[in-house]
Amino acid sequence: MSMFSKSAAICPHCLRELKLSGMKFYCVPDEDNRHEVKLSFADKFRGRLPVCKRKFCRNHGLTIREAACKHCGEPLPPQLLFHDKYLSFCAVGVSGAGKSSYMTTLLHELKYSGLPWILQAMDVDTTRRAQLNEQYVYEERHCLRGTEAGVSPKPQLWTIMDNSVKGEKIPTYALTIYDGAGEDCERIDYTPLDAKISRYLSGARMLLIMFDPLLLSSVRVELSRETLNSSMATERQTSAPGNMVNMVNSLANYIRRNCNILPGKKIDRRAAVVLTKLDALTEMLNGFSSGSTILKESPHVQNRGFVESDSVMVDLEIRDWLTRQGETAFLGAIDANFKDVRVFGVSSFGRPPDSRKRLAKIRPHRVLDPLMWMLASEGIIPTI
Ligand SMILES: Nc1nc2c(ncn2[C@@H]2O[C@H](COP(=O)(O)OP(=O)(O)OP(=O)(O)O)[C@@H](O)[C@H]2O)c(=O)[nH]1
Ligand SMILES: [Mg+2]
Ligand SMILES: [Zn+2]
Ligand SMILES: [Zn+2]
Repeated sequence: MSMFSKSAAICPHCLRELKLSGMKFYCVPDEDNRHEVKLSFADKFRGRLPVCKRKFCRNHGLTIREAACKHCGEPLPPQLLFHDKYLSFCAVGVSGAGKSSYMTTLLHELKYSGLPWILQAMDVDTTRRAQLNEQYVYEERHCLRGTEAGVSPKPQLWTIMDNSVKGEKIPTYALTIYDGAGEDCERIDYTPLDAKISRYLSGARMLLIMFDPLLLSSVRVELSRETLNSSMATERQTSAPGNMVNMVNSLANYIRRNCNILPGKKIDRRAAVVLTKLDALTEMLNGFSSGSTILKESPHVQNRGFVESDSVMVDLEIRDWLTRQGETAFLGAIDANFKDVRVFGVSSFGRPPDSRKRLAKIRPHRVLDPLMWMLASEGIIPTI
């Protein structure tokens, strides 16, 4: 019997909540033929997939796994029907903050870090995009190009199978990642956004708010011209740090409006604030001291759980560092708007690109930390 998963799924294409009855099923006996198969009352009641009952159909008696969303008509990957938990996160940040580079190294680390998980793409688009980015960064050693603004990029759909759990049924999680263009995030509150982008933002389980420290003037005066040029998306990145504060406020207003949350009330959603490009800050005299926790190897993966004390320390160190830079407005804006905030620091590449934007061997630093925080909060990994 095929049991439909218990936690509500969300259509990865239109992001509307998906119940078994919100799906259409098709039997496809061969390339030229397909017919709809309706759910019986018992199917709905028991939460199971329908069976083809058409006489003479070669699939007669078989369980039907070909499904489409009733709302938008887009095909649904069958894995979505069997997941145990649905996780979604959304990266926001001004243009050039390092979102796409981060997602690329995050996925790579998830695959190769030694975690007992099997990561699989659910659809062809996700596979293709991940392969392209991975090839670009890990093999050709180039910085990625900026993400196209104004169009709604497809979310990346992944399945994580947890192999650490013994038994017949392997827990499976659906992971949706949305990495849009910084330009769209910057003007989120002012221009009518693509309806789909807006649903991603209001529907995400966790928001990843990427903060680029190289936008801070106190940082810029201390860094060499080379590091600055190589670590910024020169063609687009002109945003002043003030934009980050505006972005946070307008993002929050936007989510409030879309989710019917009263103005002034904190948003009940996890927000991971991620300081990117940490490698570039090691040049700074006024940077993190050499014994800081944030510069140490992340302990979470090795401990097979989320080490709360380490994360709390990193959060404190970055807040302290930002305060020393005179940058309290950004964190102030985040704390005022979101209920559950944790600050992280990452380096996707491990060191700045060279003057031609070529990368050395990629050595990501702490890129899994925000994801581990989310997994711990969902009870998927232990908090220790
Ligand atoms: N030093 C350093 N530079 C980085 C790192 N990650 C990204 N960068 C620099 O930041 C630039 C922009 O990175 P992207 O990942 O494309 O940024 P994005 O946020 O996706 O930008 P948009 O798609 O335009 O919104 C890259 O071209 C690099 O120069 C990092 O870990 N270290
Ligand atoms: Mg991008
Ligand atoms: Zn849909
Ligand atoms: Zn049939």
